Amino acid sequence: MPLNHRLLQEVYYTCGLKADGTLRCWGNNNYGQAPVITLAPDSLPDATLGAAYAQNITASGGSATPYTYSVVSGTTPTGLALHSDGTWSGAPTEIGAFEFTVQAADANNLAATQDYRILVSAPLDLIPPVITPQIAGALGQNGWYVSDVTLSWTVTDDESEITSTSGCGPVSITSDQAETAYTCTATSAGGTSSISVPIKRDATPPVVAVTGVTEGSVYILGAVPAAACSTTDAMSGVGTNAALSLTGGTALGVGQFTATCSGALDNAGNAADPVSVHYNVTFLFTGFTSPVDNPPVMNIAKAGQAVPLKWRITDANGNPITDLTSVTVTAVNLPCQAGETTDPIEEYATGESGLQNLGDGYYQWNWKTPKSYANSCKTMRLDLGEGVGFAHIALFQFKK
Ligand SMILES: [Ca+2]
Ligand SMILES: [Ca+2]
Repeated sequence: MPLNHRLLQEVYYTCGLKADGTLRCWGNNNYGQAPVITLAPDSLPDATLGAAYAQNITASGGSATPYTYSVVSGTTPTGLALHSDGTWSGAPTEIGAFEFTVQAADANNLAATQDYRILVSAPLDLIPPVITPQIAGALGQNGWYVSDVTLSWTVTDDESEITSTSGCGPVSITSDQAETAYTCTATSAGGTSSISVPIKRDATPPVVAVTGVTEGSVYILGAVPAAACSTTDAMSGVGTNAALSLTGGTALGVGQFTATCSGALDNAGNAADPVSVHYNVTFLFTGFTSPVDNPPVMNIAKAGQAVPLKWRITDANGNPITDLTSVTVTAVNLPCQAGETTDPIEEYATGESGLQNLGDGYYQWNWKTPKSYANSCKTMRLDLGEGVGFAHIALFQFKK
């Protein structure tokens, strides 16, 4: 670093010792008689952005102390100040190379200057980037997401530039998946950091089915398959199996039934809708017995008489049903058609009766027909409580 010694006055320079012991100089330094002032240090150390800068500039060789220091040209680092006593204070607020000239003047105003350069650089980065995942989605049970999931990342570094990233882009998860790790890696001068987040999605409720019985089936009492529930779940697995509830039917176990499987949950907390199967259970009805013939035979009867309806019911294994307590008999109009097989009612009962339990599954009901049925045809329906559409019928043509 070259030194620029400059004398304030350049001709006829003279110094004299004053009575108080101080030196006073004046005139021009034509013959090199003035003292040579030297500044130290030769150069100033580099500074770090934001860090306190404690340095001194000193001078020597002057005619009298103290020295007064000042910046006479150039630019000093923003945030740093050179005081008149040669000390620096402050901390740089801007990165860059700053060049300037400092003058030291002694007590007699004899001065010298020196050029300096301070390089202000960013602080050393010892901390790798900070990575923060943001996950948006509805969280269910056991860490499973039960909706679409959006994953994004925030990568920051307060000390230095982030020089590279990997896997830090946004991710949308729109279908069910087992646990999958997503990793964001970022590097700065402070090093490399990496964060992984596991995401698993199950937004699909369990699949529930009623087993054993099937929709719309008709079963004979004693041969009804056992209804049950099956619960499966493809992703998170079954958390709670569906439970069976059976409704419907009569006290004798016939009629329309509904088997419902409900309450199923998977391990993510997804709830399955209830699933129902409807089926019918009937007695084993072996047909009307004499004097009534079964369809398609048309029974020829006298209107106003009581027709004895006789039948037997068992279960599917032939066990008699002996606890039937009520039946319903109705008649609906039937068009009379020629050419059908007919058979007369050979015997009549004496009058209307309620249900007669004859034992061993045999029953009788005396059906008192009104005289107004004369010259009409009817379908007689015997309802044993087996459900709508499961009445037992016989065909009648009434005469006077
Ligand atoms: Ca850092
Ligand atoms: Ca599921």
